[in-house]
Amino acid sequence: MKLPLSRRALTAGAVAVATLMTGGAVAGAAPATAPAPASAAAAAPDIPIANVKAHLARFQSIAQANGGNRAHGRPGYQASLDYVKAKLDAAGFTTTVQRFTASGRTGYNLIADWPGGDANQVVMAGSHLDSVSSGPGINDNGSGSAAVLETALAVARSGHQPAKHLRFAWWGAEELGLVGSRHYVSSLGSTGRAKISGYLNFDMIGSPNPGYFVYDDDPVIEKTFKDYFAGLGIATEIETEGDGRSDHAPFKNAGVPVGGLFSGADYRKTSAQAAKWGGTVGQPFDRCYHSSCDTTANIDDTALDRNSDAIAYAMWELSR
Ligand code: DTR
Ligand code: CA
Ligand code: ZN
Ligand code: ZN
Repeated sequence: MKLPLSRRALTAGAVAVATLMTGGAVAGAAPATAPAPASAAAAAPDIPIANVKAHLARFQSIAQANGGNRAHGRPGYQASLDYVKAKLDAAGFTTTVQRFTASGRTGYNLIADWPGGDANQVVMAGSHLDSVSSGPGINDNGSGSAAVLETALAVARSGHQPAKHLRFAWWGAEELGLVGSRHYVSSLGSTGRAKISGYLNFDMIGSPNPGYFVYDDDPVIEKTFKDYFAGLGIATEIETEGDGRSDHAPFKNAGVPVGGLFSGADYRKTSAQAAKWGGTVGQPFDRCYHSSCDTTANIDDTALDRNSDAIAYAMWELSR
């Protein structure tokens, strides 16, 4: 059972961990204290939208320097993965690059584990890092990739040590049919899959004419996201158009609890949706879906910021 930790208890816990790791007494070790009420437990930090947008700018410059895209099997994908991996390695994550083949080309998943937590209770956040070949894929899916990266970096900055183990993933070849995530789920085996207590997917979370959609899969994960947006006074809708169309599907098919967020693709915003969310009635949520105009100009900063903060909130809440 996970007992929420106050900062004092956390400090004592950290000192206790130092003792365990060093094998000897640590001078000044405070005695273990009773856990504080949940209200004092570590709260998720704000995710700086400027940092998320800086990652998007890098993804765009990578695409511009590599034939205009970040697609599977192309140099732009490799450069995107190298960028994300370097940030995570520098922040203290244990990273793993997983290879697979799709359409005759080598593909790669990037997995980042945050050391600590119960290895039998893994909370995962993931997003596909590849674009289509027709453009840089900044909303689809630089937005999810950048937000998941910045959430991971926020974990490192805060030194957060939740009860459960945190894992982050960037998938290859999603646009070819969820190839990278399918490969990962298959490679886990039944024992590995049973250790994943939840997988959160983020694929298009900064659409320029945004909606606020929550996946209606695992009820606990769904409620976590809905509670977050309710706290902001933002109405949400159930995401139904994407069933089976993104990287949560292989996890769901394997019995892993899944959830996620989505800001909309080529479907058109209704008047009822515009009444609660603003934006343009009758226009697609993302008119540049799978197009060359899916650039850094194709992002709504407010939606990206809110969804990035929701990712952090959910990862902190679900890993206590
Ligand atoms: N992001 C899209 C897949 C996707 C996810 N949800 C929906 C809903 C409606 C259309 C597409 C999608 C992609 O990677 O192509
Ligand atoms: Ca924020
Ligand atoms: Zn796509
Ligand atoms: Zn996508």
